[in-house]
Amino acid sequence: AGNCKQEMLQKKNAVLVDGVILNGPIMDSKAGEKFVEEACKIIMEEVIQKADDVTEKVCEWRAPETLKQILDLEMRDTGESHQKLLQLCRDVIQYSVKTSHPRFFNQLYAGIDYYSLAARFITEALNPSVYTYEVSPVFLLVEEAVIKKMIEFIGWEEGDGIFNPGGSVSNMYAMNLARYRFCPEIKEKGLSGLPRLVLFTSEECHYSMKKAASFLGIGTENVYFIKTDERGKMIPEELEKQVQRARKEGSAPFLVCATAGTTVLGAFDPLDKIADICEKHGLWLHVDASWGGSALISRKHCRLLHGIHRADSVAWNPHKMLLAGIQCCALLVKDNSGLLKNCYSAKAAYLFQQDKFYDVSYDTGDKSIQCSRRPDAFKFWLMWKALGTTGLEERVNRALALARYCLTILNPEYANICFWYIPPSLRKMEDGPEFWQKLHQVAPIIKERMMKKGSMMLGYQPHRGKVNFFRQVVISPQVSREDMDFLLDEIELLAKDL
Ligand code: ABU
Repeated sequence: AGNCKQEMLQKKNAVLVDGVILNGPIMDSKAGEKFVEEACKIIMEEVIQKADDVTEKVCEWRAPETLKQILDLEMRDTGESHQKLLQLCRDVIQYSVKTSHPRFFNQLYAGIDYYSLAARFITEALNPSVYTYEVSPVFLLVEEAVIKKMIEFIGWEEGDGIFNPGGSVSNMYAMNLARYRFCPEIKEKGLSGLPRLVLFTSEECHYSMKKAASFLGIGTENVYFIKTDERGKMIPEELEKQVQRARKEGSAPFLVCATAGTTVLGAFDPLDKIADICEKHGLWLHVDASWGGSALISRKHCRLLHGIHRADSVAWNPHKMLLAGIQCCALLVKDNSGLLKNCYSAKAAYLFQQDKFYDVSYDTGDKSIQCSRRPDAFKFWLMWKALGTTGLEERVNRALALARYCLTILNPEYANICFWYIPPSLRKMEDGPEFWQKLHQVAPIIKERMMKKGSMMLGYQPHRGKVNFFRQVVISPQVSREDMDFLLDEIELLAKDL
């Protein structure tokens, strides 16, 4: 860089402002291209080609202090060499969890889809922001096409929607939208003068409902949690009772959030019966189908969401069961009269000029609470184009068939396999508080051992009075029956001394 500066200064036309030479670019594109090419080669060899290799580790566990040293996290005054940077890329890959590994069963996402991955490479390289047609013509049209198709699967004749960062955000959007329909003046006047608003959701709902209520100024005490049955489904009669209770208290019920695919048990609320209650009381029905929405693609399993067409809004995350890549989440709204835009728009004149030379209805960014927004619909679109609806359907059917391959405490309704492992020392113990207290300690020990060995990953949790149990989530098309058998054998092996 020093030599370049000297050469530049010697040239007659060198222009300096505040001591900075302005001639020519300051970036070495050739070196940059070479770096990207070599980094891509590492990604190909270390991530993509190893994605379905069960002889590889799922994770290379290191304690935080050790990992900090390995990674050399310090950012210095001068940049690192090309080779050092490539080594850093290798290190990052080595010590990251391989979520595409067939034995990664830890979260509500897993596996690799090559088409959505290629789509992500394209969007990362193009770096668009999806707010106006002028900067994102292709991605805005793609988003419109994907939303239209998702709406068809929900069963609405028309609708609207927006992709956003996560199911939690979709739920927050829906809560705010329901409140806006209930009292549109809130947008200008704010919260003062509102009655005590109350919403209803099941005790198995996602924790984002509480967060949204707190963030939006509704208050977590005004979220009424409705009892569920033994499978984790909302009991409609309990909902009816709670709506009546809220009315008697003089508060203003405005929203019911049903869950299609609960986080831990994978349960589906009875949407038709809940929709009857919402209709009777004039309540907005939101369905959090972030996890379970993808069952709509399967002719065999779409009955799980029977009645979803009666919802006012739906959250659906194709990044979970369908492998569209994090994050790919849509909030879909039945209203097509502009409710979404009216609720969220701020009409920034510098971005959404109304006198542009093209149809400004394609500048859909003002429907969003974000300004900059990623083109998340594109990865879902390219994958859908590649696999077709039947390919997506096959994925859902296969994941659910694999889940049913294991007999569990609760025969899984979706792809969540929940089970206790009873180790040898507890097998002859009498049922009682001591048994449950000891069983509670088993899953964390096995989890630690599997992580340190790197052989597989699945989650555990205590849940609604039940001591720690495992939750294995089956998603990836790379998972085979052999992996399911391996998991059980591996637990047995890891826990043989317990
Ligand atoms: N809503 C994200 C759920 C995370 C998980 O349980 O895997």
